Amino acid sequence: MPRRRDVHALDESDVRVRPGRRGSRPRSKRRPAHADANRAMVTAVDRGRWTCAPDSDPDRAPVVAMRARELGRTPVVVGDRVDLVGDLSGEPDTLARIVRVADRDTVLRRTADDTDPYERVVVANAERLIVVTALADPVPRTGFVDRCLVAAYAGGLEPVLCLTKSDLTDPEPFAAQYRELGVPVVVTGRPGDGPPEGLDALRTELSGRLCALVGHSGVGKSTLVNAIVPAAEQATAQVSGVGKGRHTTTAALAFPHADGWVVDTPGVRSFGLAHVGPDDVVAAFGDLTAAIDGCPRGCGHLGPPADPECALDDLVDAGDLAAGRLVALRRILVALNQG
Ligand SMILES: Nc1nc2c(ncn2[C@@H]2O[C@H](COP(=O)(O)OP(=O)(O)OP(=O)(O)O)[C@@H](O)[C@H]2O)c(=O)[nH]1
Ligand SMILES: [Mg+2]
Ligand SMILES: [Zn+2]
Repeated sequence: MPRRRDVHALDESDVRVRPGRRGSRPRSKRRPAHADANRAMVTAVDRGRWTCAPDSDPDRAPVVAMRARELGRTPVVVGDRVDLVGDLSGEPDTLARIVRVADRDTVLRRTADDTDPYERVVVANAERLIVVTALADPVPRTGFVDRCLVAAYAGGLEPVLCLTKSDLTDPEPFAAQYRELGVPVVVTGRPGDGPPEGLDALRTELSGRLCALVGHSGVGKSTLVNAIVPAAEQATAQVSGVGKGRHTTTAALAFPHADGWVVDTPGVRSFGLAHVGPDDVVAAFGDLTAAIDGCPRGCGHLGPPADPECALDDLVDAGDLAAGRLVALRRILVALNQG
C-alpha cells in the first residue's frame, strides 16, 4: 500500500490549498487524526453501508465502510471522495470507517417534485450527465430532457443526450431540438437481440471521467451499462404493456470501465427542481452570466410578455447572441417553470 507523507512532519507552510487540482483533496487542513487515511470513491450505498473503491489500486477489492460517528448525518453518496481508516483489506465481513468527505466538484440534485423542499444528491463529482431517452417505448418527452439539462447546468455537470432504441424510429427530429443548445447527442439502437450499436460515440463521451446515466425507467440505461461494462451484469427488463419501464434498477451504482467510471441510476418519473432558479440556468451558459446583470430584479429571463425588459433580448438585437440559442435557452427556462 503506498504510504502518504507523515503529516506530523509537516509545518503550516506545507499545508496548501491546491486550486489547480480540484477535488483531489478536501479543502480543510488535514488533521493529525486519521493521518493514515486512504482516499477512495463511493461506488454504492446500501442501508448504512458504503462500498468504496480505494484510489491506490483500482484492481483492489472494494472496501465496505460505515460512516464515522463524527460525521453525524453528513450525506455520503455515490461518487463522493472519502477518506477511509480501519480495515481496508476488502475481506468479507470487514468494515472500514469513512472519516472525511471531500468537497464536491459537482452535484446532481433532485427533489421528489417541485414543491418538495427536501432535495437529495443523486451522484457527486460526476463530470458528465448522460441524459438517456428512448426514441420510442417509452415515448420521449422534451420536458423531461429539458429538466435533466437544468439539473446538469445547476450542478456543474456537462450534459450529453443519449437517444436509445433508434432501431424503432428515426432519431433526427428529436435530436435536432438539442443541437441548437450545443448539447452533444449520441444515438444508440439495437437491431435484433445483440448489444446496442452506436456505442463508440458513447464511449468517447464517457472517456476518462465519472459519468452518470439518468432517464425514465425502461429507456435502456442498464442495457448501455452492460454493453460498456460487461462485468456490471445489471438486470434489465421489458417495458410493460402500457409503455412504462419496470423500475428494474433500484439504486445508483458506479462501475469502472476501460477509461473511467459510469454510474447506472434508477429510472425516475420526473426531475424535481425546487432548488433551481432561472439565474442558475443562465449562469450555466457562462458567457450570458454578465448580461443578466442588466435585467430588472426578479427577471425570469423569458422575454416578452412575461419579462419584457430581459437583457438577453438586447444581446440578440446587438448581434451578440444567436436568436436560436436564446429560443433554446428559454425553452429550458419554461421547462423549469412547468414542472
Ligand atoms: N428495441 C430496443 N430495445 C432496447 C434497446 N435498449 C434497451 N432495450 C430494451 O428496453 C428494455 C428496458 O431496458 P433497461 O436497460 O432495463 O432500462 P433501464 O433504463 O435500465 O430501466 P430502469 O432500470 O427501470 O430505470 C429492455 O427490454 C431492453 O432490452 C434498444 O436499443 N432497442
Ligand atoms: Mg436499469
Ligand atoms: Zn432577464
